[in-house]
Amino acid sequence: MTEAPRPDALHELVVVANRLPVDARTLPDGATEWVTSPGGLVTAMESVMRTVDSGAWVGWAGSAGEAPEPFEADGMSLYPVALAQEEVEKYYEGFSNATLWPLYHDVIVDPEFHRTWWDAYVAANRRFAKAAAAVTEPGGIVWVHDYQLQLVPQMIRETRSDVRIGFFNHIPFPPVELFSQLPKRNQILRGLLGSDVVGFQRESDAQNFVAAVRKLLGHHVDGQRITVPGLGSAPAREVVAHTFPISIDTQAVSALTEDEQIRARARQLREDLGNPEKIVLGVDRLDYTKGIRHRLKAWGELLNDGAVDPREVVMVQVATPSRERVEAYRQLRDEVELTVGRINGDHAPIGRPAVSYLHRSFDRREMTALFMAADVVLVTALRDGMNLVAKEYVASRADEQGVLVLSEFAGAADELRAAIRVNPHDIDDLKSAILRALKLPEEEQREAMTSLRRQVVDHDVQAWAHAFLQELEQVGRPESTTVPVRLAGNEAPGPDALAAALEAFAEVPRILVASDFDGVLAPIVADRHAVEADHRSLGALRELAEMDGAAVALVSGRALTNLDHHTRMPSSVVLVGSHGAEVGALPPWMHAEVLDSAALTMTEEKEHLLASITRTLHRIAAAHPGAEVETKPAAAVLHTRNARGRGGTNATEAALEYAQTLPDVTVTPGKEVVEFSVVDTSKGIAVEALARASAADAILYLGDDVTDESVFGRLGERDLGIKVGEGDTAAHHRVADPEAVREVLTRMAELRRSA
Ligand code: GDG
Repeated sequence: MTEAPRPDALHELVVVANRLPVDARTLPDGATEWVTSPGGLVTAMESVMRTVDSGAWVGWAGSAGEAPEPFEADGMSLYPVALAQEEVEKYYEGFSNATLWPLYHDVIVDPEFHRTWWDAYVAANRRFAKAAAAVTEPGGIVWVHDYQLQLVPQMIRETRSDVRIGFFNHIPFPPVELFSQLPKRNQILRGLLGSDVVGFQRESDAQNFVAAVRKLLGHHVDGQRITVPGLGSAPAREVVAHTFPISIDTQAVSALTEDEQIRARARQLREDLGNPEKIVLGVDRLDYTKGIRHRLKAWGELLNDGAVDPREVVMVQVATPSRERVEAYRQLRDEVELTVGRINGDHAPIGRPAVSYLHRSFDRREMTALFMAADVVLVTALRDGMNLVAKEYVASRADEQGVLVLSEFAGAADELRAAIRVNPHDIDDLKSAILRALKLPEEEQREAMTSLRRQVVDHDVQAWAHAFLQELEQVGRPESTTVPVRLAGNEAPGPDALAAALEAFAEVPRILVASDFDGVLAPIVADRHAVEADHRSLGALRELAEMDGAAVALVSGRALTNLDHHTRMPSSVVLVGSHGAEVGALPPWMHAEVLDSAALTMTEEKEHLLASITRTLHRIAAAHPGAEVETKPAAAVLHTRNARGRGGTNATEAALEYAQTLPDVTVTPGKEVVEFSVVDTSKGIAVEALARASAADAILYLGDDVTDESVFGRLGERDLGIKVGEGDTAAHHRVADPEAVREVLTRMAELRRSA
């Protein structure tokens, strides 16, 4: 078990989790022995590790300071990652457990945000990623687990684009309204999108994630498939968000229930509790998400009401110590213990508790005996990714007796339909569910338990792990090149289709007409200062802007002042510069409040970053004659159109390589330009915001560049996307050049005028 892996060993499957599946035990002679901690994940991994030539696990060994040397355990190579005491405090107790955990669990307690915690989170994630990247064989698989390591997928991809990367989130993923509170939300999303497959417990978690990616990053989303645009010439990647409800090692639990000693122990437990008629059990980590306070409140009230007789019914609450260095957990412990004390003081018969409270861990055998003895198990989580206790209880009841009361806010509620379902916030509902459970006739218990057991037996943790890896094998073809292409190359549905689409669009009551500038309203020219706009196109847009029910916008990569200079539009036309980072004044009738101005605000930190980017781009441009740097209020742009020979390609490559070192910067490669923006937006995000601000029912968008794909990718059924020129596109229609654009715009003005 302590044999070291070969120093050059590379593995086909590498699991990355915050903790290694072992605990250190100090022997009497002071030496350390490693004992595997037999959790469900370990068992699941043991089963999949058997199907590969070589498996490894990268994780923290559990104590601060230097990490032990890599070693072998149960047919796996274990690679410990070191965490200094300060990192444990900031990365683990801080950002993971006091920021992310409460935020991802419906802010049951207030999340705390500290910038130094974030820095530690990034540094620790980088260390896990580096360790995993170093031991994965070419073309191998890396499976990253849980919220502590959300940046790891992207960090691995930066150096190992040859491997398949999966991520599984064991806890819920919050709705975008809550997720948006997270100061580093976009970095987290980008970290996760380094994966090929992102797995979640419930359908709603996957949906929340996809919605956050769409709303906050502006990526194209089709159901659960997300298209992540590539940098430079790199192709777009497809990421799948999918649901894989985790489970337990059902066979192992069943085997324990056959054990004669454990059966005897279950009988003994009942005797020790004074042979009550019914035992009601709760088993949880002592965590505020588990609803222990709500459960105790309901129990206390049932005793107060006289609905439950403490001489006949006993509640056992196992509350395993957890995260005791985090303040909210210390408070919870105090409150729970105060309440238990009060209930026992008020109701316990002499020599017997009304609530038997156990603040410690028990071994698996003892846990199984408890489940076998319990007539009712209460799972009252306020929010829980899955809740394995619910499944373990069911698996422990080979006798098909016992009742599970299950919160609708636990992931398990999606599968365990035959449980008594409760809303734990509704204390009256909880009380009546408990009473119903206590009175449920044997036959009804059997019926429900049979159905629950079928579910848990058919979907065990081994099946879960295999399903995840199978999905990863299917979608995660390394370097796969799927782009959301509706029209390929120079394919076009033809002028009739476009004419009909324009007529239909003109009928929509409230419209937003938006267009890119260069290459659409003006031909592309080598000297971007000498650009000449098509006056009839601009005229048609001006006319549309004056009409009722129409909003008009020009959306360009140019800086706002530059766009204004070349177009001279009236104030009724909205100008959007720097790929969405600069939004000009809106006409008074628009709802300016929907624009996310916070995301666009420059800070001192962003100013510094921009200055440093500008210096680096100048250095790159100086090395490649003809390349130029443009500066904008929130961005720096490398232009390579006039670079000589291979200089353009080389300068672009140098810029994109540099981009890899800037995780907080939005890098947008376009036609012979690469833009580095320190505010986080895209043309797509800007157009969507303008559509909301103008309450438009449909959008007409014209664009020629890859940066316009962020708009085309978001258009819906009623919208009309027109790609100008050649190239794969997510738009439904195509026209050849700015002259054809002129016809489209004058036609639209004509149709609206006569409507
Ligand atoms: C996270 C998500 C998701 C508890 N006390 C003892 C003990 N336990 C075992 C239980 C169960 C496990 O710990 C707890 O699992 P849960 O699923 O209930 O909850 P979390 O720890 O919050 O786990 C959760 C899970 O990840 C897996 O994806 O289901 O939603 O929050 O197995 O039995 N085990 C032993 N002694 C104890 O005293 N031996």
